Amino acid sequence: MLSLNALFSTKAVRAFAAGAGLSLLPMSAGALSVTAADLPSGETVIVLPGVTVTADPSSFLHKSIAGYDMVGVAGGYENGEIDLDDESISFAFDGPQVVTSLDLGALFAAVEEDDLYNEQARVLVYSGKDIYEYILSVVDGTTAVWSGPGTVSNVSPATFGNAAVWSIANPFGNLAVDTMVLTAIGPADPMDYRNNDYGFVSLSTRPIPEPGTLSLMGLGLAGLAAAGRKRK
Ligand SMILES: [Ca+2]
Ligand SMILES: [Ca+2]
Repeated sequence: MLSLNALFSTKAVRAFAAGAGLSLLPMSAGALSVTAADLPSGETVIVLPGVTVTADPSSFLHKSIAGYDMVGVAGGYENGEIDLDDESISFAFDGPQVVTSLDLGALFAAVEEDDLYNEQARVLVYSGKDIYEYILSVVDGTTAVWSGPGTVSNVSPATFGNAAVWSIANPFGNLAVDTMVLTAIGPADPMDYRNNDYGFVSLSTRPIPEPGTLSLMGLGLAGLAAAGRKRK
C-alpha cells in the first residue's frame, strides 16, 4: 500500500488538484537537508529554507577530522564542538518535520581522543507541548546505542585518527518535530569536562502534511477515484 506521502506526490493527484484549483502550498516546504557546510563559522543564526539554525551561546565553528566536516560551537571547553559549557545548536523548523536521518561526529570511544569515557550526545526534541530527550552513547570503536527509535550505524570509526561519525536513521520515529536541539550531557567524571563533546554533520527530514492539506488531499483522492470511474 502506498504511504500518504507517496500518494500525495503522485502526478495524478497533483494534476487533479491543480485542475480543481486546489492549493498544494503546504507541500512547498518539502523535505529538508542541512549539512555542516550550511552553517558558516562565525555566524550565530542561519535562516535556511524551512529551518532556522542557531548556535548558543557563541557562534558556529567548523572542525575537520579525518576529512569529515562538522560544526560545533566556538569557545567553551572545546573549540568547534558542542560541549558541556551550556552549548547548543538548535534547528527550528518552519513547520513540523519527521527527521529521517541525523549524523553526528567527534563522538569517540574511551581514551581515543583524550576522553576518559565513551562519549555521549544529548538531543532534545520539541513536539507540540512535549519535550523528549534522546541519548547517543558510544559503546566501542564501531558500535553505539541510541535511546530512541531508529537505528544507529558507524560512518567513521570512533578511534584515534578517524572522525567518530555516527548516522541515526529515523531517530525519532514518526514524531512531528518542531525544534531539535543538540546539547551535551554531563560526564560520569565531572573533572573530565571535555568528555561528551561533539559536532553536527548533517540531517534530513520529510514534511508532515498539515491537517488542511490532508483534507484537501482527501478531496483530491475522492476526485481521482471519481475520475477513474468515469473513464471506465
Ligand atoms: Ca565548544
Ligand atoms: Ca568529542
